[in-house]
Amino acid sequence: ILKQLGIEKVNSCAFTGKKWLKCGDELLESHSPIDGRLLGTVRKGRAEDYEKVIEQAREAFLFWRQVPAPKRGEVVRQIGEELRRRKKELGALVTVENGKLLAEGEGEVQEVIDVCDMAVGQSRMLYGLTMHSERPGHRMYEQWHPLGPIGVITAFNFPVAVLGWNAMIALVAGDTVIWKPSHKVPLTAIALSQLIGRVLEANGLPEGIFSLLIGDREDIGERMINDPRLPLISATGSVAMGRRIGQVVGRRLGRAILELGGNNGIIVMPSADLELAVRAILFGAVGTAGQRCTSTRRLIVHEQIYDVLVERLTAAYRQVRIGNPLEEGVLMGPLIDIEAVDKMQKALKELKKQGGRVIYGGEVLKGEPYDAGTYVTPCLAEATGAMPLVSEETFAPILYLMKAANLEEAIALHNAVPQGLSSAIFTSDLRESEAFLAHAGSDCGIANVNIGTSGAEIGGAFGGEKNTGGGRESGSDSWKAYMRRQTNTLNWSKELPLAQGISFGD
Ligand code: UN1
Repeated sequence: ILKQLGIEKVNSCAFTGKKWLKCGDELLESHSPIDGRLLGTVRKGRAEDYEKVIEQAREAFLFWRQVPAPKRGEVVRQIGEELRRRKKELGALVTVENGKLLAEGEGEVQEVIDVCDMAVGQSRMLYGLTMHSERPGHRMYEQWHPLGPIGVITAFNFPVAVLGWNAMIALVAGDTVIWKPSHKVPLTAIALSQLIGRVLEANGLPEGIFSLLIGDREDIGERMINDPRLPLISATGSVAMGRRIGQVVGRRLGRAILELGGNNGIIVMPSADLELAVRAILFGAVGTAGQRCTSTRRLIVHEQIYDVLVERLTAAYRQVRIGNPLEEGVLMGPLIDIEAVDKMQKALKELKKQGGRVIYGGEVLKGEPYDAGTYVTPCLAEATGAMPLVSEETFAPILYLMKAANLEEAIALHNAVPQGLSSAIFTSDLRESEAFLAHAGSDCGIANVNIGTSGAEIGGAFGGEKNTGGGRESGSDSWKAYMRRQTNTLNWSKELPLAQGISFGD
């Protein structure tokens, strides 16, 4: 695949956009979750590589911020074009290294292409407001300026898309980007970085506008979050990771965009179109093997339709073909690694301890073609809101089913978890749908009606409340987080009136 992508074989994972640094002797292996096969080995970046990359990014920022935003947009347009040409191959690499379906691997590349398109337009729309001054002969307005070199930390589950949401917007905003991807998907990161680097180089741009760094936590991640040269860290990952980043970045009064765990619920009411609901639940809970931050993890069902929904879901779950995601017809591939399988098994043990019950699935699959030990059957589990387990995000295809007697109870149950990313209701009742979207309804950053919790479009602001971290990425006005706002007041009169009518020695 790398050859098809025209990717130069490198064994380093510290990249300045043009040059691959030598790195140390410590190696990082990439294994495919599909069959456990060793895909490649790369050298980890060290503290001195970190220093080189950051200094280069800092220098490049001084240049990049002077390039007019629409011209920066033109470069991002070309990155989008390059990805259009490479969509199939890069998507396949995502599948091989991450284990998601081919259509989903390609979907991720499409997500970045979409972000590029949006960012190109945005590059001509980095609008500031004008205000009417209370003082005569004064003009007041605001401008948005580039922020600096920024750190982007991403997770294994979206090795391409999440970089796109952040980097393409940051690039049109005039920032330079240092990317620290998950060490579980280094080859995808290297390939994507080379594709981006190639476009930057073809435009005669200096190195340091886009960089990549993978290495040990102390050498790279911890350095990044502690580094005052990086005014913004945008991080996607677990709540525990986000808590650490928020605290460290907060201590130095830097900015953080945090997009952390979800514990996304769907409420199903008696008037719902059950056919639609079952399809959406299946995609949300089983799709991507339950490894999206937007995966559906909780189902809150009105008691009147509980039994029929359980029956229909069980039938649908039985149909799910599990196997090699490169094969057509397979709906669920492997989990990322054996550790993820263990965590799922632990959660299911806990479920029983806490008084829950498995309705369907949850087993680890054995024998050909499941030898890697990374395949499971998706699980439907009966639970209650009172079980502590239901408040946790287990990154696996487990769906907790709970009953509610009415909408009010359903919403209370829905909001009773620490996370607040995505949510949905299935109903044909206008009042119920509006109540779910109103102030006292869903407390999440994303709330949907008659579509599931996952698979958001890039045009909206993506992120959530509470333990999800409060950050917003991708669409709407998320671009503002990557820039600094300056309020300007300009006096074109011959007087010096003071605001609030204060007189000072006149
Ligand atoms: C993630 O899991 O980190 O809404 C992001 C979705 C995708 C993005 C998920 N567009 O499911």
